[in-house]
Amino acid sequence: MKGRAGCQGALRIGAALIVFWPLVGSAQPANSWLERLDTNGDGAVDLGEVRHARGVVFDRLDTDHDGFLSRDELAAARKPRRNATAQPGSRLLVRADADKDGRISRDEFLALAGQTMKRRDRNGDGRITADELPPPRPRQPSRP
Ligand SMILES: [Ca+2]
Ligand SMILES: [Ca+2]
Ligand SMILES: [Ca+2]
Repeated sequence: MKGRAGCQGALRIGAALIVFWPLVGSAQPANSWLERLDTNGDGAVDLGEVRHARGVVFDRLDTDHDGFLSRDELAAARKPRRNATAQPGSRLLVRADADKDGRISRDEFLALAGQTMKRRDRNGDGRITADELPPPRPRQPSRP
């Protein structure tokens, strides 16, 4: 009798895990960043993976495919998302445009990957692991 009850309990916990697992995952934006970039699945993000991810973003932003991000392309990229926390295109242009020609080449854009690594790789081992990412932002408390 007892054994059977225990078995049912385990089944119930298993079912609950299956139901709630997706919610647990979506509550951790920092970890999903890591999972998205960690293309070789070793649990850490290295410079190559950051560069690869930036390359994908570059291709998406470079709508006329001339190999450069113009001011217009950067402006267009941030229009659809009104609440985007991404930095404004003009600031990105100032930061990334190393040769000051008013547009961001693919190399200039990928060079930012090094800055991302430097900023996030706190123990300097060349890999960004989950414990080096900022903790997930707490949800906005609901106003009374
Ligand atoms: Ca990896
Ligand atoms: Ca372009
Ligand atoms: Ca440039």
